Amino acid sequence: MGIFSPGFTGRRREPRSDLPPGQYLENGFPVLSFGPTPHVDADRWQLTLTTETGERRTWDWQGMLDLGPELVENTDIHCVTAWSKLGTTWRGVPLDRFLDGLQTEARFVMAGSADGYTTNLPLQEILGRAWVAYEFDGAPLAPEHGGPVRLLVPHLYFWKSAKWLTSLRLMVDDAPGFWEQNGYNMHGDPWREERYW
Ligand SMILES: Nc1nc2c(c(=O)[nH]1)N[C@H]1C(S)=C(S)[C@@H](COP(=O)(O)O)O[C@H]1N2
Ligand SMILES: [Mo]
Repeated sequence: MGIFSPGFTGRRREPRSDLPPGQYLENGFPVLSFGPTPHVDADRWQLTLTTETGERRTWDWQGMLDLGPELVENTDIHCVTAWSKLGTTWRGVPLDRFLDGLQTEARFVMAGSADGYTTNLPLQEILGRAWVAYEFDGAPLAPEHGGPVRLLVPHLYFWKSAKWLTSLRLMVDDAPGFWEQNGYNMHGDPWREERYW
């Protein structure tokens, strides 16, 4: 007689306290893009921030570095397609630094990308929890993962972390981005399973 019941293989997905509900642990790094990877040169890359009154700020690569990057260590990311990757390491500039001294009534920001992707985020909530990231695991961010520069908002589902980031548009009222217009949640908290509408 075997000790184990026939159905038990050890590969069952046990609920784990370090994974949000409905997520499984992924050790690789899947690529999820709605289209082909755009080619974005770091030397020609620019990030433009626009306020709700039309005020504009622009940074190039060096301008971004001058804002003061930091290491983002041991951070977990969660994709709505149910994979989670734990303990990732990034380098990037805290989003707050791009907003320093800015006068704004905006409560939301629309991140925009070189491939036409957009995603909306609540501004106050992501301050201190979002980075403009350009390194993953000690190396330049790979093009398929959004290199040279992506947004990193680990506490929300990963579709909110816009790859190939080129614009930040401050908005007084919320508006849906690319996936949010196609059924994804306006907020996207993995711990509350805010996946779809
Ligand atoms: N510009 C852009 N950003 C994007 C996407 C995209 O298609 N275009 N896909 C989103 C989705 S749905 C996810 S899950 C993550 C995937 O990031 P990864 O490919 O680095 O895993 O990027 C997000 N950011
Ligand atoms: Mo996704």
